[in-house]
Amino acid sequence: MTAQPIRRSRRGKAGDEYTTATIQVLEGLTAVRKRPSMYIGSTDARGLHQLVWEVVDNSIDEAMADVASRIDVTIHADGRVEVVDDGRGIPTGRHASGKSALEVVHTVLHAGGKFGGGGYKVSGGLHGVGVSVVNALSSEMRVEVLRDGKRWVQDYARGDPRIPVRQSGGAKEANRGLDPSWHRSSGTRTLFRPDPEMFETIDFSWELIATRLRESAYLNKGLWIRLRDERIDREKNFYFEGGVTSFVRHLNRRRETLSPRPIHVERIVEGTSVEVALQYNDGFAENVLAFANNINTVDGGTHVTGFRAALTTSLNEWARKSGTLSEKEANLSGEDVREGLTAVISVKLTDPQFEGQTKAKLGNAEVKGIVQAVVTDGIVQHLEENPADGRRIIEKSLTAARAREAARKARDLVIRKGALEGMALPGKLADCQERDPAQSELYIVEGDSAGGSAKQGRDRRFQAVLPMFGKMLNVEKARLDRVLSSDKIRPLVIALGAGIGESFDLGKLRYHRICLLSDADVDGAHISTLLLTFFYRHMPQVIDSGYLFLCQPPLYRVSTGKVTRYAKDEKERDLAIKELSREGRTKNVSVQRFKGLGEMNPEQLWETTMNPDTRTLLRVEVADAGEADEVFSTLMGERVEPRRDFIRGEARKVRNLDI
Ligand code: 0RA
Repeated sequence: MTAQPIRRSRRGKAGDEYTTATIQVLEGLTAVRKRPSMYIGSTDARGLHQLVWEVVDNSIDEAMADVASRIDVTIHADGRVEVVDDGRGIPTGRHASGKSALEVVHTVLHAGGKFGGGGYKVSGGLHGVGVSVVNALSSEMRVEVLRDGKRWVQDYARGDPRIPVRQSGGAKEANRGLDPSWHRSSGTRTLFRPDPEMFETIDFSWELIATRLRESAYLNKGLWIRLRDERIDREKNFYFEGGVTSFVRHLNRRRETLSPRPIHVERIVEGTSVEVALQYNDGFAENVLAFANNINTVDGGTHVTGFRAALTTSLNEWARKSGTLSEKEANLSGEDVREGLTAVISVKLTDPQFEGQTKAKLGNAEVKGIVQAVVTDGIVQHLEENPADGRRIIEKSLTAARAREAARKARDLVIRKGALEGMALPGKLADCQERDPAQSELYIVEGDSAGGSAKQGRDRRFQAVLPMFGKMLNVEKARLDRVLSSDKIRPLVIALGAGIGESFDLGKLRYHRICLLSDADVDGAHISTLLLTFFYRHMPQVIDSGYLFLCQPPLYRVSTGKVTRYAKDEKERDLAIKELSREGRTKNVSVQRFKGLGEMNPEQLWETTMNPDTRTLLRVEVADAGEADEVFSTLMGERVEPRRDFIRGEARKVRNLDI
């Protein structure tokens, strides 16, 4: 293998010059407005933000090609988003069609040369659908390019140019309104307003955009990214000398780590750049984030396989050589060495192949060997220089191996007894009559009295109830053996009927709607979170399959004696009072606040929370892996303060969907 310098685009071939001629005309933009979800995935908040990523990613491509060093993103008070970079600027020459290349890039689907030979290559998934899609879905858009000392402008409305591309002014005009310290000699500025007719929401999220930009800055060290939100007068700058090392420190920032410095490896082999950082914490979860050309490959791929192979072999090898692992002891397994591991893998290559349904898996076969070689070298070298780090890692892995063995024995014991096979359903479970899992619902209810109400209020034909009470085990901190022996969790596992851990079998799951029902207060949220954590860590397939739900019990009952309304928050309560008053039933309106589920009688609980015709269930979805892991370690980890802050202040990051 040889090392060589690389220059490439996020999506395309290294060194290929994109020119006006490579742009190919494929399709009109009306298709985008007809079926926006086909192009951006959805028209909810996620789809809305896809517009921002689309524009920003083009600027990041310029940074990856080493021709841009700074990107400014502004959420304007009037709802527009502005993205400015100091890259080469979008080409403005005449395209084969006779129009300016700038216009073609913004008005023709799949233009931008990405589909032609020699230009950008599409990266797969939802990435790289092109800025023309953003234009089509924007009620207004403006692009300004600074190239060769000249400023070029075009305005659009719903994808249609308002005027031909015009040349107007130079660098002074192009840099107007920018940070005064920023003297661009070339670059692109894009302003767009999402079309309210196309989206369910046009409210951009500071948090989402900041998280994504921070991640981009980690993955492109040396790149300055500034985010400003004029709506709330907030500004943040992202710049990381340390690249993925800074990323790993960030991911572990609320954890106790085994060593102060992450192991860092970086090399370019045969045109593929590999950058990896890893650091252990004192938890049990594995948190490995992998990227290929800045794209989060959530389904892994060859880079992850290579990394894992390197980690297992190099740690075993070092453990033997150093005598930390004795001759009679067995090798550490992959699982053992990944307990408590936080790592970021970033590869950049010229011709990425994205596979799988979501195009989130890297397929390039050659990458496995390259990553494996680079990471093995890096780890071995680090441990030779820092043997104390090595001993701590091996100790931790050995503990993991012993715990795993204990868990296996515990599980075997339980399985032999048949307890997890559903042979003896727990006594507390009030099961339903239905036997088809697709039609069956399980309500997991906090507290005995609420459990009683739910049992009486339910429709026993298809709704089962399992009450849970008392202090629940914090599963984030517990391994499988303890989870299994917990008398809170065992009945749940048995009721679900699908086993747990390696022997989990989704096909045996007895309910396809598993609904968490707890008080609408902080304690209730905490208990729900403990259960969420249990599913996330020990039965992720249940969440992945969309079988886990949160109930929405009401907080208020507003009644006139004749008419009763329920409200889940103050806003709904006030609305209900207003409505009932307006209907001529003023001031005999009574308001009852439910302090807990236990205060509701069975009929009320049925009517408000369990009746499929009137209830609201929130489906639990996990956002991206880094975020989910962070949320759970924040909520469940050793340190109390971040957890308290989170429960008090922060919105649920486990994404909720109304169904
Ligand atoms: C294609 C070719 C070249 C630059 C770009 C696209 C480009 C696109 C965007 C979108 C936002 N910012 C951007 N910056 C650059 C380079 C053409 C050349 O000069 O060879």
